[in-house]
Amino acid sequence: MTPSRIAAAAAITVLAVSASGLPVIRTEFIKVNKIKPTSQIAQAQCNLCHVTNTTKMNPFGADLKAAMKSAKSRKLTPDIMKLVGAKDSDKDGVKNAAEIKADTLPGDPKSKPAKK
Ligand SMILES: [Ca+2]
Repeated sequence: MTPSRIAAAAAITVLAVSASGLPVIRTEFIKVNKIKPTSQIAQAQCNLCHVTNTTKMNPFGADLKAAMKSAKSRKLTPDIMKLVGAKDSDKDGVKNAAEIKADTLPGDPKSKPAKK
């Protein structure tokens, strides 16, 4: 590819990411859930809702997407977060809200709060 073609391809890639709204949703998620930048959840970045390094949704991402779709919302509101928080997306026995509070990954059954 010529340098100008590479630049055009890069610009298209950036547009695709913003159009899909992923970084926006992530920002909203961090705001709604008051996620600290140093937390495991923040460090997981895209992998919080996606299967590691793919565009495929993990069970938590899929539940979040479905809840936003049924609420006909393109934004992640506190109400939608409450609905999704009441679910156990990764079926590890811990509800999403409890995992987010404990800073474990609600879409990964291998990540859950230590038993008391
Ligand atoms: Ca869980």
